[in-house]
Amino acid sequence: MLKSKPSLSRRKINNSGAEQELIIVSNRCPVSNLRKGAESISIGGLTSALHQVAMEQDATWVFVSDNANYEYIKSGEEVPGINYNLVPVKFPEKVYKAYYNGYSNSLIWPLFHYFPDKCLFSDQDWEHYKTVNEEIAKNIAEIAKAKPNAKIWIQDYHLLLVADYLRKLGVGNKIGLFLHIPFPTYEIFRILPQRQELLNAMLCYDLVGFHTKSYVSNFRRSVRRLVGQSLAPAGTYVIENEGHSTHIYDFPISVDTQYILDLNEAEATHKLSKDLREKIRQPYIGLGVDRLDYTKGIAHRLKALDLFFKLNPKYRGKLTFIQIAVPSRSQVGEYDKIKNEVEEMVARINGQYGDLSWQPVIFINRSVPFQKLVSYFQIADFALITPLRDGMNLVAKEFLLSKKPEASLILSELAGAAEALPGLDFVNPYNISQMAECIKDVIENPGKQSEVTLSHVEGLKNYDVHQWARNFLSMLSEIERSDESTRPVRQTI
Ligand code: ADQ
Repeated sequence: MLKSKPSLSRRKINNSGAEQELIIVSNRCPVSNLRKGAESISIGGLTSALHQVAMEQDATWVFVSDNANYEYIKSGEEVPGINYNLVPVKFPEKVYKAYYNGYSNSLIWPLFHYFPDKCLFSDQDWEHYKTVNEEIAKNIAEIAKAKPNAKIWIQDYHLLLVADYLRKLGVGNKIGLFLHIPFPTYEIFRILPQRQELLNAMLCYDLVGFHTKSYVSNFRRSVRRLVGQSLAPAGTYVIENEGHSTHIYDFPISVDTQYILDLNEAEATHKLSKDLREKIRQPYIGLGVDRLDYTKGIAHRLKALDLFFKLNPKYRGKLTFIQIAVPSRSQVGEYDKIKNEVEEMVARINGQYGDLSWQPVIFINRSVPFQKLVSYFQIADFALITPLRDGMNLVAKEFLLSKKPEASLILSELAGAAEALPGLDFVNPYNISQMAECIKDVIENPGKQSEVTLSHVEGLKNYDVHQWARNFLSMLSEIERSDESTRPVRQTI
């Protein structure tokens, strides 16, 4: 067991040079576009970091199949560019929907982002969430039988219960969890009807990683209030409960820095950004890039722009704001609502201020290839990254790596990224007039963030997403399990 937080030095995952065994578990399949005879696969943002980790090790990736790639993978056909095993676990549609659209995205997601009013409380969804977690655990247990030394790394809020099931199945491997979303304050967390079950299950992991120190401390407080007052005093990184130790640390996620810097330098990217810039005749460009999700604060941001144009008529016809929003979770009702709300607001602002030669807001409601995204970053004078709540927010870091030197990042103080990126222009995303003022300030003071940007770019070079993954896995390796014989069966679920 680690008694104090070890230094997170640049260490290779496998110091000995020997391949290590790893089982990665996530809701999503790491690869998409799998088609018979297809030459390429696509691997998105975060998964690309985990994909690289998996490629370097003797790895198996277990995931909840949404059916898209199931037949292909089950056919045993080789997946191009992949040297690890893919294990899809399929569920009847009703179960999958209740687990994914229901419990995961209509309860945990809104609640952990401080939107209790958007939560749907359904006992049936909970039952199916348990079913999926248990079934995933059974699949992992089968694999772990032959790999007792493999580390098991579970990703995110969809699969919080897996370690508890694994322990009940007698799996003694080291198990880690990384939570990609915030862990909320106790007053929010206690709203969850299954708070006790969820927390007890999270204490079955050997290591639980969060993005920020605040989330670690929120977790501690919930453990104190719901599991045992003396278990997690402030400042402790190890929670001992019923003979099992759970280590809890902050591992702020980062981005694939070199990949982004290379794209930023690439001739083809410059060509794209030149073409884009030529299409927009206004002198100033603002940018928003998000998944279309109510947590991202797109509607509040548009209100701030509306106010900005109202208060600053001299900028009408001079500033174009481009909002790129990739569609997301369209089967969850709240996401349809936000799409309509954003579309209406864009139309209203354009109708009110625009004319034949100027559209104040350009709304691009689709996924944009990453290189093109970088070209948008390059032409912006400022980005408004103003989520109402966000675990970290990778776009903020991506923008800092590819923006022009005089451009500014206006960042929500309620994003985890705010803890990781001091010195930028911070706003409260609910404070519309503050955001409107901040837009004016960054336009009128180009270059105000140039020094702080340089230091963040250096920081991101030293600590990229690969380092993030290495840190998590080396800490999981260092932990000595205090209950090697696996935990006694406890009725938590
Ligand atoms: P997300 O909520 O998806 O992630 P974020 O961290 O911003 O949020 O990552 C989004 C990714 O999608 C970025 O890499 C971005 O470039 C890309 N993207 C966004 N819009 C796009 C578009 N229109 N086209 C193409 N790509 C687009 C969750 C948590 C975050 C946490 C991450 C990682 O909610 O808080 O930072 O996981 O842990």
